[in-house]
Amino acid sequence: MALSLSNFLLPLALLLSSTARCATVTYDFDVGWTYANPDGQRTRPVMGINGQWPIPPIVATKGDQVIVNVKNSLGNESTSLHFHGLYMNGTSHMDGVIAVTQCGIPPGSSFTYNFTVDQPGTYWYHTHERGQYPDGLRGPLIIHDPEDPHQDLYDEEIVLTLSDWYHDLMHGLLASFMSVANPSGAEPVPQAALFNDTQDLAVRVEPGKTYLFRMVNMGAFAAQYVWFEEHTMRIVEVDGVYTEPMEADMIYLTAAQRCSVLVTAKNDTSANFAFVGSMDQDLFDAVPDGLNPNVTGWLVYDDSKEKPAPKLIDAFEPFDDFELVPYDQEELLDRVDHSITLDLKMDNLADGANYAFFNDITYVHPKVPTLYTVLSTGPNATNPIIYGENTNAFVLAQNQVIEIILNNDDPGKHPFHLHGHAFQVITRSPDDAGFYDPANTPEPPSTPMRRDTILVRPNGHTVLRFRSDNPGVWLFHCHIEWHVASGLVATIVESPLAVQAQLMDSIPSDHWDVCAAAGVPTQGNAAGNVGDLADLRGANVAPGRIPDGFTARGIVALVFSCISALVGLAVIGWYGFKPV
Ligand SMILES: *[C@@H]1O[C@H](CO)[C@@H](O)[C@H](O)[C@H]1NC(C)=O
Ligand SMILES: *[C@@H]1O[C@H](CO)[C@@H](O)[C@H](O)[C@H]1NC(C)=O
Ligand SMILES: *[C@@H]1O[C@H](CO)[C@@H](O)[C@H](O)[C@H]1NC(C)=O
Ligand SMILES: *[C@@H]1O[C@H](CO)[C@@H](O)[C@H](O)[C@H]1NC(C)=O
Ligand SMILES: *[C@@H]1O[C@H](CO)[C@@H](O)[C@H](O)[C@H]1NC(C)=O
Ligand SMILES: *[C@@H]1O[C@H](CO)[C@@H](O)[C@H](O)[C@H]1NC(C)=O
Ligand SMILES: *[C@@H]1O[C@H](CO)[C@@H](O)[C@H](O)[C@H]1NC(C)=O
Ligand SMILES: [Cu+2]
Repeated sequence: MALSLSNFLLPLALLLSSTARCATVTYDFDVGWTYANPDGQRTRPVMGINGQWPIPPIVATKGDQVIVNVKNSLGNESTSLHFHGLYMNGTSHMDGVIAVTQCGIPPGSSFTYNFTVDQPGTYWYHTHERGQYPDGLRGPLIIHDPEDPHQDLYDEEIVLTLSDWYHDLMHGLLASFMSVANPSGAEPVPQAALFNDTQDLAVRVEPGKTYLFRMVNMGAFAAQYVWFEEHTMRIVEVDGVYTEPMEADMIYLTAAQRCSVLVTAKNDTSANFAFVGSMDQDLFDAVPDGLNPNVTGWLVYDDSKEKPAPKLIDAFEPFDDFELVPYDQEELLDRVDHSITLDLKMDNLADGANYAFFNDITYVHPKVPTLYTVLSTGPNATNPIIYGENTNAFVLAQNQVIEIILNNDDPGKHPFHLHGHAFQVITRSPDDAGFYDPANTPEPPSTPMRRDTILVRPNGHTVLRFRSDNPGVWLFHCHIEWHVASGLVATIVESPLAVQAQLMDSIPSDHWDVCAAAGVPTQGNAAGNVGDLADLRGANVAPGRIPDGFTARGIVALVFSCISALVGLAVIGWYGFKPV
């Protein structure tokens, strides 16, 4: 009897648990222009979804299948969606990066993203068309966890996005940023900071309750300092990685980073309290007069009481995320199989604009999306040459410990993001420490912090490690959108033969359809050559180098004087031909 009962119950339990894990969450997203005025200073066109902006959050549970049907109704721009922080294990073709894992979805076309989520936590999604997401096509992505180790510590969760905000559209801003008229590469400074795509956000809280604030910085450029007046935060998750709870009075969240904190409400409702986001103005070359770098929200205990102005603080002293310990205590990857060094610098090229380089190479997207080069080149896919010089391609073998040494030969702060992985942070230098020198570096932590986006400090370095256990094509790039445009991008081609085995026959037809609609080739090397894969003639390349003997300043002056001479000629011509 007992035997037959368990024979009956066990399969039922398995059936129930497997159906519970296999929920399908479907979103139909019609991407189009709408209008918004989130900072109350200017109404501007924004990229919305189904006529709405802010765009909706994507919410699922660990184990779910997520389907996102995208229709591009923008009319005048191609687009895509990238799901930031999701490993896309076995579905690299769903990573959403134009010219890397797919072609842009041209206006009028549709495209379906289809993937499973096996990782809980706080993520976000955004278009990965060049320079596009600051126009508004970015939102939070939350994966709930039935087995969240911290679930007994809080009562409710609250999603809180942060962002910088521009009054002008990216199309025009990018043109003036990447221009001979901006030889120093000064990035456009945002006009405002936002919480949840607005300002003066009221968050109603109940006395005694503990809230999990899932913070996401969806900004284009600015990192923000964040603090809650008279409330301590306990950090429990960064970038989808649970951490041992650690107290912090202030955190620093770069563009693309996430941080979940527990905040316990006071026991009485006698006052409301401000919380503040403050953009890191060190990032701005020049701070425009009248810029308010701050955005304020309130923990509202009592609607009838005043919402006090935030108190000014003297110094920004944020928690150092390097101190964090992952909840799973994953040990240091201490035997490195393959080390990659990336030296970062900024410089001018012959067109006079300012570019960003890894190892003297600025990223220029290939003619054939890199994933399709992997799929169409057989055994030659392991040869980095075929991906073209300007993709900065590194081919990784499977299941090795990979190290990235990042040397920042630039006085700016940069938040680096790796697709397809979270990495251990082995070391991060203070400002001005120069290049990495293992002989002169503290012992790494035994259980290093892991995340998918890390700040490297001015003229400093950081060292990251991960295991190459996720075949695919993954970008490694600065998440300041201006620096993506100026080329601060490398391509990681991870286990290309395993990618072929996984995906050769399973790329859905809409991938090829959008390429055909956009006229983009899908076979061969970076130049689209199929006969001789070592022949990269015709590949996309960067503007030439400034000739020896010319300084950057000199060439810029030269280009400028040519332009003014041409303008002068045009003016003479115009007057000359003007009928009298
Ligand atoms: C695209 O269309 C939007 C909405 O009409 C408009 O504001 C924007 O300037 C257009 N962009 C370009 C590059 O023409
Ligand atoms: C999503 O992918 C799964 C697994 O490959 C497949 O079974 C399913 O049909 C796909 N769904 C859609 C809507 O494409
Ligand atoms: C912020 O926006 C998200 C959706 O993006 C919403 O779920 C959340 O409730 C909002 N938070 C607050 C405090 O209003
Ligand atoms: C609120 O009251 C509870 C029970 O008396 C106490 O344990 C807790 O420390 C108090 N919380 C605060 C923030 O004062
Ligand atoms: C923004 O907040 C910082 C920190 O409190 C303060 O120093 C600064 O004066 C504030 N700026 C404005 C414009 O309110
Ligand atoms: C990807 O899946 C493989 C096989 O299940 C697993 O061994 C590996 O750890 C996964 N990688 C990541 C980054 O999730
Ligand atoms: C692939 O690589 C092999 C070995 O280097 C070479 O002989 C062959 O010509 C390459 N194939 C193509 C299509 O370029
Ligand atoms: Cu950068």
